[in-house]
Amino acid sequence: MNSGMIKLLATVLAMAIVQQILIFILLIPIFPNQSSFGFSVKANRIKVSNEIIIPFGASYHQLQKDNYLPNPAVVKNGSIVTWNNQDILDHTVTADDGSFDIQIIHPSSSRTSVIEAIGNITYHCKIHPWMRAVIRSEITH
Ligand SMILES: [Cu+2]
Repeated sequence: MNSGMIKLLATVLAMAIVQQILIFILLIPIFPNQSSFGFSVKANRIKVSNEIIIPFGASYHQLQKDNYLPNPAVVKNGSIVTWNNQDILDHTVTADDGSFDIQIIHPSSSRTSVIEAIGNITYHCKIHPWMRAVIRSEITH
């Protein structure tokens, strides 16, 4: 095998690798939420949860929807729910119907509330009223 052939083989191999990388990059927008691609699955899918995260930057953008995660949060009626403020600002957790109201949760701290109401309870932050989410309080037997 002369050096010309080796160069040719190396070039073909390099092109094949580049092609694979390009195909992978092109597929990312098609499967952005697939964990098999190494991306985190979005946290706002419906699941049973008694901990709700206020993520970093939760109030930064008035159009953003990931203010409290998960959203909706499905909980057992009468259970204790913890809100964990991972942001750098104070936030409140205030039910629109007044059934619960955590006045202030400071950064890097948690507060809890017992969910007494049944069904979908919308809540918000009084400081940043565009921060909104839903708790689904279900009766389970
Ligand atoms: Cu807030």
